[in-house]
Amino acid sequence: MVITSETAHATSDKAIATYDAIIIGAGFGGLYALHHLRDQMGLSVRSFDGASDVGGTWWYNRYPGARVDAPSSPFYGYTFSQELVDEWVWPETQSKQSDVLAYIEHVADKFDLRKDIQFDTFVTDARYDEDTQHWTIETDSGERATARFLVCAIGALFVANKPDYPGIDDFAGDIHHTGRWPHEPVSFEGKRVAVIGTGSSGVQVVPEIAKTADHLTVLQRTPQYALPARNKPLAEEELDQYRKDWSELRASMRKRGGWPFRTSKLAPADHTFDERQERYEEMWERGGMHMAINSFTGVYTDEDLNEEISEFVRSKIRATVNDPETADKLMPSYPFGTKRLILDNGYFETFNRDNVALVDLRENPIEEFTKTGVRTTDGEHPIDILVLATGFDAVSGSMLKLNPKGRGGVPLKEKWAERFDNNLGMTIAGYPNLFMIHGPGSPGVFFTMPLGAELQTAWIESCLRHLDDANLGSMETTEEAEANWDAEVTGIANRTLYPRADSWYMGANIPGKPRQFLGHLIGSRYFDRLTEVAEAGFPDFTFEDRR
Ligand code: NA7
Repeated sequence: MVITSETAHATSDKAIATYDAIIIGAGFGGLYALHHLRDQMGLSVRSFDGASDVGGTWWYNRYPGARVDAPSSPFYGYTFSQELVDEWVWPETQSKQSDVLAYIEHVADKFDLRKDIQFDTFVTDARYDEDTQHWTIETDSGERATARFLVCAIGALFVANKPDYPGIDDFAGDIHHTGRWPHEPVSFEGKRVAVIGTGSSGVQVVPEIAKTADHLTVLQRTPQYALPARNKPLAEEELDQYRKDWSELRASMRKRGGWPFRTSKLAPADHTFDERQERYEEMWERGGMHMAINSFTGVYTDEDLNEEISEFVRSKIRATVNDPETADKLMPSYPFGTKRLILDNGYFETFNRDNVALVDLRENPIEEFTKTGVRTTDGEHPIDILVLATGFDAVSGSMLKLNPKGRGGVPLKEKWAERFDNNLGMTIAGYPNLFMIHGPGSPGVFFTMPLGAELQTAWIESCLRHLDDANLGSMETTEEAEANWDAEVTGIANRTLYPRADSWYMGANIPGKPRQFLGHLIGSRYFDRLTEVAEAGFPDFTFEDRR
């Protein structure tokens, strides 16, 4: 493909490097975008990332116990290169963070991606110039660069949520957020540790810390459902099976919403209570996400079925935790699956250890931190290390942190003050030639993210080709299209039980964040829509001639 290259673009300021496209982010999304735009389309591309190497989320989230929560690791890899699929050996079904990072590093080496990525560089500003139809970015070192297209692959789980408890800054011990974990090993040996947060990160890190800490206090705001991960080594023959059937699997992942499995077609009403319990038991034994995908149809929409599964999981927690009072505190009450489902490697068993205590923050809220610990309404908890597993300002947070200035210099924070308006989860009215990967309103975390990024980047290519074919300078979605998109995304979510939970999917984990469902739940429909929009010549967009 030969899109008119920008290397020859005339700029009045010779000091500013000019590219066809600037990509922010070198995680799964940004790396693929770089490969595709540079190597498949022949564009000049510069990528920036605040981290010191590739990996994005997987570079930052290196806390002990961090693992993939996909049904099996091969589905958490890219799908675009059969050679890559053939040569990579995933060690386990739910591979460790270090193995995922090794995979991403291998991809960067294989496709020689690092040479066009500037690491340790945060993009602090991005502005659209209506006259030149270019974006100019500025970095934390004051450097600037400009490009026709800005691709924001800046992570659905990037902006760490750090609670602002009274006195927390006075705490004299170490504080580590799971999403900003240090690169040097953190020793818990002989230490008194507190963990705040019991989402995926908390549930993964707690059993690991408990193994060596002198004492661990888990500070829990909301008890969670967690399903046994049943992680196991992946045999070479199993990997070969994936490799052999890869193109079929990829098509199936695309069609079925991220994972290549049919969801259960069993209607709960066709089965007796005992038969349903047997099925739940079978799914529990299979582990992973099977309970949600394979038990019965309607897990996310049928209130009675959902409550029955919720109660089944509660009964498993009761059966695992020896102390009934602790078990009571661990009982989740929101509808099963409506917060991110957690895969567990011994979390509930951890509460049977003598060195672990659970504090229910709903009963005994945190009053303050002191130099030496944390005080809840039931007393002092002396600690040496505080681990914040308190999650992220998810999906919209990283775009708001970047806060690009669009037409008329309008900052995104202003546009998104009430709702995260956009079209197709990728484009924003007033922000021409800007594309988001895994933005709000796209399947993002509800789909397999590497494949999602590949499919979204293919759509970006169709946009760029459309512009180039007609010698157009910019494309921009409309506010009307944004309203329609919001109605579609919200409408789908409202037909499910998801809005019932105070989850990060709903933006409900961050004080003051607008309550809005942040993802498109039907990945197959979403990617069909991208294709239709491109084939129809982008009906929901306006264009300007190239200047
Ligand atoms: P999550 O899933 O957002 O979990 C964060 C946890 O921290 C959750 O239990 C929160 O309770 C708790 N939290 C958040 N803020 C506070 C305050 N202020 N006080 C007490 N407790 C708090 O983040 P994770 O990092 O675990 O997982 C994010 C994704 O990463 C995950 O879904 C995977 O896709 C990978 P809450 O439930 O909000 O009451």
